[in-house]
Amino acid sequence: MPSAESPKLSRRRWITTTSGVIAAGLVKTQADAIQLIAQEAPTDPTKVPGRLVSEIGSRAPGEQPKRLIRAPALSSSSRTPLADLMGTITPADLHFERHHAGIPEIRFEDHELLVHGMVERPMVFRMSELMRYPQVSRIRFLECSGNGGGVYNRERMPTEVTVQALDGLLSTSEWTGVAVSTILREVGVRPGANWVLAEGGDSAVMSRSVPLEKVMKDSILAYGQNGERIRPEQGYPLRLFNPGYEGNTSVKWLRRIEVTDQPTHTRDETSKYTDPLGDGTVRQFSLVMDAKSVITFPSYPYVLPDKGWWEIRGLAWSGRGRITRVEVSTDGGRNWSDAALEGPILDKSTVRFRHLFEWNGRDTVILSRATDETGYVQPTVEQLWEARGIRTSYHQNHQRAWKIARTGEVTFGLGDLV
Ligand SMILES: Nc1nc2c(c(=O)[nH]1)N[C@H]1C(S)=C(S)[C@@H](COP(=O)(O)O)O[C@H]1N2
Ligand SMILES: [Mo]
Repeated sequence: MPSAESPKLSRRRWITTTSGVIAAGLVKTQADAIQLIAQEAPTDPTKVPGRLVSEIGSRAPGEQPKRLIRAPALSSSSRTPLADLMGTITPADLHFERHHAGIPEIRFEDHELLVHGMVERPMVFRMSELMRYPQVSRIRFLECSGNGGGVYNRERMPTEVTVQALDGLLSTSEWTGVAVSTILREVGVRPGANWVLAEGGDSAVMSRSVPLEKVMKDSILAYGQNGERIRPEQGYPLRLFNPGYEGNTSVKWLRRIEVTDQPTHTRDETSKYTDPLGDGTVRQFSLVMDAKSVITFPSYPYVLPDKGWWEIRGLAWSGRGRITRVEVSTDGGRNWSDAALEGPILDKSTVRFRHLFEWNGRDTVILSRATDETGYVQPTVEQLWEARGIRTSYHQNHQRAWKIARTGEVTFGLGDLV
């Protein structure tokens, strides 16, 4: 609706202005003139032609969610702005990143994958060859095993922390590629083989062992992400994608798969990604990401402007299969109610949950807890630390809590629970 103040562009003024800018040599064509005037158009979009088509789209100028960069060094990460997103799919340019030695520059035409070891026919595949095999697409989450671990300091729990800083090493995409099983059938796995070693072509030459049974079941050699070629940050032109497994096993810039009888015990699975349990033993190959949920709204730094009805929203996921239930508590964990799950509920993918909450304007703590199809329930922080010890920051999938103060201010509330 044009307001009384909004200066309207009359048809006459439009024509004079258009020919005016062309005559003035500011722009050459009418299309350019329309662009220029549309940009300068003050208010009423029904009175001026809109911007024209473009080869690549862009976000609205006022909508620019960004990844949060943690360590601007070679070993670096950036986190998905979970609180800014809707639904479950992460826009590719907001997918979290975790690189041990930066992003290598690799050309599609030059890339090769060697598959060897305990196989009948060792083979080298070029990308064009891989793309001729049957193509599969799966919507799956990817989560770093360090997600949620970084901010924990057991002496001093932070309260002013966003869900992005806390749990932003989580993203969901539609991954496209060839099933690993297709390629392993092509090379012929020899009897006695039990593991594969996956090796990246970055300067970290990151490598991890993955059980053969797993990769035969549902792993993908992925070259596509949300409908387009996978991004350089996600492993262009090829990554291994192990659904439900800790992110570091999904080796990016994948250049080699070796079929073995034993895990290789590479640097990346001995010096890292092992969990000291506190009793002198260490948990190694903690590969599956257990069920977890996070409330993305309301969360810090949001301030509830008013009491009344609010929809609590969040994401739940499990590396063991489908999420079957998400419960929400709005009284610090005393009472729990089932949240609504927004389908389709996919295997090893994120699901959106929501729960209507009438806030009475008093101090409270809200929490969520997820259950997956195996019956596993997301633990409390005490349960997790009792089972796993407190010496590891990996796999911190315990229930998260947000404290709502009388002022409406929302802060990370776990500190009050332990
Ligand atoms: N070659 C290689 N693969 C890699 C990494 C790496 O540094 N190099 N980082 C791993 C880690 S720790 C994670 S959590 C995921 C992150 O994938 P993303 O950057 O696509 O989000 O990739 C894994 N694969
Ligand atoms: Mo990771």
